[in-house]
Amino acid sequence: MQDIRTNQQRLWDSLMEMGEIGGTEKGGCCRLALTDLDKQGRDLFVRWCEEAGCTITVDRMGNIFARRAGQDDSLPPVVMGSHLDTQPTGGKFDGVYGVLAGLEVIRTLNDHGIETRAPIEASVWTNEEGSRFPPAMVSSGVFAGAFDLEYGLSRADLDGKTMGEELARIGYAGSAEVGGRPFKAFFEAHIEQGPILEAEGKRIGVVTDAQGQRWYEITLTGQESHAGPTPMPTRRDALVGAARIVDLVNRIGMEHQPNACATVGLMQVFPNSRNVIPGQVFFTVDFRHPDAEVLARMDQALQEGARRIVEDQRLEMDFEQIWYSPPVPFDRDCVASVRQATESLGLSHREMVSGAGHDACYISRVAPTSMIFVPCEDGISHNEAERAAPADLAAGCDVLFKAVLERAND
Ligand code: HGY
Ligand code: MN
Ligand code: MN
Repeated sequence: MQDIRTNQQRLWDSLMEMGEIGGTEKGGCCRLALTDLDKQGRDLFVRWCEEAGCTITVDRMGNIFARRAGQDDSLPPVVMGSHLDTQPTGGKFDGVYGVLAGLEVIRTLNDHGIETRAPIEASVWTNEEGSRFPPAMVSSGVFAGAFDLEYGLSRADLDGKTMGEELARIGYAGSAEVGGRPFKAFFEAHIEQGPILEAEGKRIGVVTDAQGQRWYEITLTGQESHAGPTPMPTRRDALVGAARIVDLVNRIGMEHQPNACATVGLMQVFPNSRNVIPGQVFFTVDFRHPDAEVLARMDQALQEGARRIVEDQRLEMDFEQIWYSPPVPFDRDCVASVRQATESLGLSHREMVSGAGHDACYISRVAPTSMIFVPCEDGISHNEAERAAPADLAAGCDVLFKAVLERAND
């Protein structure tokens, strides 16, 4: 058993084939949650898992579980997984790697005719990115009881289409209840999406925690009027207010270094006409920090600062925190399983906190959970240039294989 390794080429080929679905000119992937492309990716994953002898279950949030029977099928499964949905200008590895590494573990067990005591499942979590349907990680959140099913199914995109409608449209509105069943453990393999492993020349990130996040939606309302005759001092320009708050967000991030993150990623200007003073602006704020108290101070600074700017600019403001995901400490035994598997493979490694959110963050509320990171080129992710080396991806998959096998047989 010691010398078994997962199949690097097969994993790479599966990643490249999946990456063709929504593949972009620049070599990235645009496969937004619950689009026809997401359906194609899901169908491909399901076909591959059925070819590997798995039985498929889909729950009411469209989460997919490909199950490989254990000798004692009454035992809770050891589950691996991540997400198949991408950012609009995403890459081929964010999420997809953790899903297909799970499949590769199952394929490797089959190659060697290995039976495990507990069943094993490879999983896909719907809409992890929260790009089309905010918030992020919503389906693993429903599974973990952080949100109720009605909230999850009613999440809507900017066109007003809900997750429930889109799940039904693509044929992934499953019948299985969401959550309420035990996992023996959950492991998520993922690219780091940051620069640390590559900079330190380390192969594996043993992920101990994930940082907290606060997401906001802000609408500023001023007065549309003509860009020519309207005197500057009388204007109520919503975009000037938004610009000042964007600068405030960045200053709050910089004032809470070394670990704070602060981003305005989405903005809609209305009426968005070059010679009309913008009457309304809708935009989002994404705050992150490993320490909940610092994140709360950043929240306070944003609320107070935004209020001052709005008063100064004589605007109205609708300010809503739409999501709070607290910092997550992963299960120490699962972290130890990942560390031991890494050491037994002689792979260089370091402990780290995840800067990104992952489905593992919510699953850790209902099952012993941890993550395995591998480096990505220049630490770039959420970008079509996202790249990871086949050997690093295979190394992470070998760690996953060992950690899962140990847990399924203990
Ligand atoms: O935003 C995140 O951290 C993840 O990519 N959904
Ligand atoms: Mn991801
Ligand atoms: Mn992502």
